[in-house]
Parts: sequence; C-alpha cells; structure tokens
Amino acid sequence: DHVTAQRALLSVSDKSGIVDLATALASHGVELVSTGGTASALRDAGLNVRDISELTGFPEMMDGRVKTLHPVVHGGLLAVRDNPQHVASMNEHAIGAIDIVVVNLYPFEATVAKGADRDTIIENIDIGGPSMVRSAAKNHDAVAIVTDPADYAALIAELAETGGATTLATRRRFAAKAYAATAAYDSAIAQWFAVADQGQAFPDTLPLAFTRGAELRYGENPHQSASLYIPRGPAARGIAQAEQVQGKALSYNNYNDADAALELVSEFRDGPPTVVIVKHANPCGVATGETLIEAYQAALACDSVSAFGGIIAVNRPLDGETARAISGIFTEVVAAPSADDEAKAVFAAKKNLRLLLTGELPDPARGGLMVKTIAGGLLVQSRDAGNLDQVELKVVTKRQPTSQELADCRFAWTVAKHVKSNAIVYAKGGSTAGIGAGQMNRLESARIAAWKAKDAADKAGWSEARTIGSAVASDAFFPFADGLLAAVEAGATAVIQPGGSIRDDEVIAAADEAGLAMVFTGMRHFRH
Ligand code: 93A
Repeated sequence: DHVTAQRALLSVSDKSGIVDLATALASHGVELVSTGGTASALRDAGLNVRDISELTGFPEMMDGRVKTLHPVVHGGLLAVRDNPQHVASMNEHAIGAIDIVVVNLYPFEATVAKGADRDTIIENIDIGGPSMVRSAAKNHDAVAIVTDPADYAALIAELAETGGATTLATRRRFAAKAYAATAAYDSAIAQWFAVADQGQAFPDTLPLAFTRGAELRYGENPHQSASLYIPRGPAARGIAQAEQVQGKALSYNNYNDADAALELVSEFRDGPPTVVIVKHANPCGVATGETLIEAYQAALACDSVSAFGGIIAVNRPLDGETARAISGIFTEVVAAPSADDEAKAVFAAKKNLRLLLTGELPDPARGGLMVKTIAGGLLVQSRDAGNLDQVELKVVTKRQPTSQELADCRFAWTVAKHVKSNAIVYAKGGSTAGIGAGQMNRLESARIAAWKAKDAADKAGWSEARTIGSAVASDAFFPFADGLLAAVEAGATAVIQPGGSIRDDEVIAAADEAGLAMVFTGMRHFRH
C-alpha cells in the first residue's frame, strides 16, 4: 500500500510551511508542479517548479478563475492506476499521474470576516481548489491529498521513513480531512449566501460549519464522550471564545454552567457591579452592589450551600478583594471581562480554579440561533433576546408598585429569564432572595424558593427571610391563584409575570385582596 511519489501538485493560498514541504518533496526526487503564486514562492526559495500552464497547455486565465480545471489535471488525479482502460486514456492524452496534492483554498471566511464587498467575497469562492481536493481524495488509493499545513510535518516524516512514499493509512486519514475541509468550506459559503447575503434566519438546508475546538474529558457523565465545536466564519463571542488563564481543562458541565452564568451576567452589562453564581445551569444567587465584593457577598448569601462548587460570572474587571472572597469557598470556574494582577495572583494559589476572561461582555439583545437535538432531528429557534425594554409594563392591581418594588420586579424578572422553568424568583434590594427552578408546577417553585430563602436567613442569622417585602417574578403566567398566594405567604409585596391566563381575573383579585402590586409584561421566558 506504499505509493512512491513522482509528481506533486502544489496550489496554496496560505503559503506557510510550503517551502519546507516542497524542499522535502524535491529531496526525494518528486517533480513539483504549481499554480502562479505558489510557483513563484517556491522559485524564490530556489526550487525547481513546473507551471501548471505548461501541463495544461492553457494559460491561467479569467483572473485565475480557470487555472487547474483541466482533464490533464483531473485525469492525472482520478485515473485508477491498475485499470488498463484508464492507463490507455492517460497514454492517449499524455496525462501524467499526480501522486501528491497540496491545496488550501481561497480564504473565503477570512474575506467575509474582513467585511469585504460582495464582489470580493464572490471572487474568493475557490472552485479549482476544492475540485482538486475532491478528485485526489476520491482516488486516495493512489493519491495523497494534504489540505492542512499542520499535516506537512507528518507527510515529511512519512516520506523520510519510506524513502519518498506515502502509506494507505495516511492517505485515508488525509482524504477524510479533505472532504471535511471542502464540506465546511461549502457550508460557510452556503451560510453566507443564505444568512448574510439574503437575510434568511432559517435556510431550507441548515449549513452548519463548525470546527472542533477542545476535546473534552467526557460528557455530562463519565461514560459519555464529548467535544467542543466552534463555528467557523465571522468570530462569535461567548463562553466558547473565552480565554482560560489558569486551572485544569474545562469539562462539558463547566462549559454549560459557565455559559449560563455569562449569559445572565451579560444582561447586566450596562448595570451596576453584578455577580452571578450558577449551579447546574441555574443561578443560585444573583446580586448587584456598590462594588463587586458587595455583590458577591449578597449573591452568596442567597444560597451559600448550593454555591459550593459553583460557577461565577461578574460584569466588572475582577479585583483582588473579590477574588479573595471567592477563594473562601470551593469554586469551579470564574468568568470575568478581565482581571487585575492581584486577582490573578490570588487565584494562582488555587490550582484547580479556572479563570476565564471574556473581554467585553456579549450583547444580551443580539440575535442568533439556538439549537437543541432531539432523537432524529434538531430544533432550531432564535435566541431569547427579549427584555423589558421591548415591553410595556402594565399595572393590573389597585395598588401601584413603589419605585423600589418596580426595580426589584425588573431585577427578579431578568434573573427568572435565566432560570429553568417553572421559574420563581424573589428579589429584594437588587439581590435574589430565593430561587425556585425546574419544577413541574409553579406552586412548587414558589414554595421551594420561599423555603430556601428562610433557610438562607437561618444560616445567616437574619431575623427574617429576605422574601419579606420582596418582589417575585414568574417566568410564565400563574395559571391559578395558589402560586401567587404562596408568594404572599412568603412575604412578597410585588409581582411581575407575563399575564395571559384564562384565570387572570382570579389571580388579580387574589393580588388585590392581599394588597399586592402586580405588573404584567406580556412576554414569557420559558427555559426548559
Ligand atoms: O479560481 S479558482 O477556483 N480556479 C482554479 O482553477 C484554481 N486552481 C487552484 N482557484 C484555483 N486554485 C486556487 O488557487 C487554489 O485552491 C489555491 O488556493 C490558489 C493558489 O493560487 P496561487 O498558487 O496562484 O497563489
């Protein structure tokens, strides 16, 4: 299964490492053939190269659109070497076999990312390159196709080991990579045409182009395998792009939790210092404060038990004092826009703690698609970019909320958006007082949140739970008055919820009876 290389075709846009590879090929007596730019790069390095136009008998023409699209090239790539008819055709048409192809494509995605004009983007759709890649990969029995400069070293080593040949195992591995490369390339083009050029959020065919980032130790559980994939093309900004400053590699669950924390803290991008503590993708404490450390202490007090082993995100550069406070209990991950030297030094002593720096926090109102797999398919929806600036709050009770109640309502609502349904969030003074998450009915969430708030008060030695005099947010309408009455029992004086139940009248009457102030948002935030 060794194929001794006699001729190589090199045609690369990214010329890094190409001279070293070509030098190695030449040293094994391999004839080099190249397209214009690649040929000059090799000649400049003193190598002997034949122009592709000499082989094809045609000049590179039409601004380079037609350089390698010729039977002498594709025949030399596709001919089955031990098929007598193929060999006869090669002889008849003076087609020489090509044994190694080194191609990387016009930088389509980089051109889009640069913000180039439409004509330039179109001109950077490579046609001849992918054609050669696909021909060579199909015929990997005889041809080695190298599409990634990171593989040059392996090829050079194999040539050295075999005295100028390639092995079938390597050719197969390269072929798989080659088709992945052209598939991703065409996906990026399809994505650009549909989404950027024609504004379709949901194209008929979903062109997903993702490249593997980190290989994760395991998935949600140790018996599951997992990897992180990063979208190709225009750089996205989120937890997947954060810079890890220290600590061991992030796990699948770490990424998932850190994503939840970052998405929530980003809602407070333009707000006061804010700290979010997440556990199992739900916030267990969220607070604002005059300073980051004040916010951290308030967030921690909401549920200091769950915060153990938590994931923290902050909306301000992390300072040393806050870092020291965070170090007080076991914390898995801390995500911050940036961190000062003191904070970094504090964490350096905590070898297992991962510090992620995100740069400017992502825009909470940005668009984008959310993808969830179901057996046999994908569910795709637009991101929940909804927020209170887009709705008109309607007071539905006799009593108007005070300005403090209204502020607490808004805060509780924003947190509830990031809590798994059924979500009930009590908040007071810019801090969560109790969070009820992921229950199958709203009443249970209201009770659990109140119970947790009482527990937190007992632990902190407060005279009363912070739900007394709090605002309560419900991610969806109260279908019955019972959930609302549980909140009243917990001491809430104001309520924010979407409204829209057929029993709204009943719920409003119960609120009036209890002297509550209640506002409707008209917008729901399920998160399942
Ligand atoms: O415009 S093309 O689609 N037409 C072609 O026939 C062709 N052949 C190779 N682009 C073509 N290429 C691409 O040119 C290669 O994929 C590579 O990216 C680039 C190398 O050109 P040069 O050697 O002139 O720098």
